[in-house]
Amino acid sequence: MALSDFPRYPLLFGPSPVHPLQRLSDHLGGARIWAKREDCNSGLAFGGNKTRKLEYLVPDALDQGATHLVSIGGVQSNHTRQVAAVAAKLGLKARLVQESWVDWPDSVNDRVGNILLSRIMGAQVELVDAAFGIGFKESWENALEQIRADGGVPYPIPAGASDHRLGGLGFANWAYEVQRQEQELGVFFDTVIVCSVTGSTQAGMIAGFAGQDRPRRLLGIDASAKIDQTRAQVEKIARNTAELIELGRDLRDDEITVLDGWAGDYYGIPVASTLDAIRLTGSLEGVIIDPVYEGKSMAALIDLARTGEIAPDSNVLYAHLGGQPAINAYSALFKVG
Ligand code: 5PA
Repeated sequence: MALSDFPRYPLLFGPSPVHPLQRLSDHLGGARIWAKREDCNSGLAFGGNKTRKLEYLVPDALDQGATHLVSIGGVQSNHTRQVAAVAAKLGLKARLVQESWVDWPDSVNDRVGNILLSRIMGAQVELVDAAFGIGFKESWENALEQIRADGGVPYPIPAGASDHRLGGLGFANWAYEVQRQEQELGVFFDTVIVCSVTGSTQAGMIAGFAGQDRPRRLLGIDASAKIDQTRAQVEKIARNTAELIELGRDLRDDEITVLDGWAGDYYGIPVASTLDAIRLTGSLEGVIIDPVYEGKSMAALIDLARTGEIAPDSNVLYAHLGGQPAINAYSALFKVG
């Protein structure tokens, strides 16, 4: 089935905005940098990359007669917040398992930002003591079982909506949206930068760009500090998605690039380059990025542009995937300046 034949439930305003980051580009002195803004792609609880992925999962959930959307993430998961918003919009219940993926001792970590928003939207939030991991979790299986036992119909959405048959479609569609926007703007983005953790954002892009005729570099930046796991997951989902949308050929290894070097030692814990990137983007552009994901991919972009690894005549597209609500749980980092 071609991508355009898959049912899609519209949750976004339309194509997400693309705009130049003029002062950041001037500051770095080479490549022209643009941003495509998934952080303002929707009116649902601040949007983000998961809202786009969920456009393709919702028709499946409705077909199955789901009563509950069930998902999992860290305490400050952006993904679970977006699941809560989509459930509210559809008139379904959200059941969210929030694990202690990040050892971050901020006293309001489990009260502000994403988890606060999920509670406001009526989600049932369960805090579980379990470490970071993007695989299938017992706590999530338990939540599914409980809903079934109570006579409900749960629709399981894995971490980041990634390890799901339809998880890559949202960003395969994004890749075609980019192609149309390039035509409108008269620009070609030879390099695309994207943050990767559960993998289906980058994987979808890979499958979507693979169906286009122009060569471009898509650089995934690992923010999980588990590079082998991230690479394996991106590759698996990219190949599955390419097959699902009938690409008609195998993906080449050089189409699947995930770089490490900016995640620091732990998922969810920013390092100096993350904070520098957040301050630089904020102070030069008025654009806010977070310490868990986008701060790490922006740190990579800055380094790659500064070292010339991204050539000075490049046009770079930075995929801004959202995530700002979590910044409220990281206030201690910005107490002074
Ligand atoms: C997330 C993910 P993938 O998980 O699709 O690789 O996307 C990485 C990513 N940027 C990038 C932001 C703002 C994100 O929220 N977030 C997860 C979450 O639980 O919020 C799935 C981990």
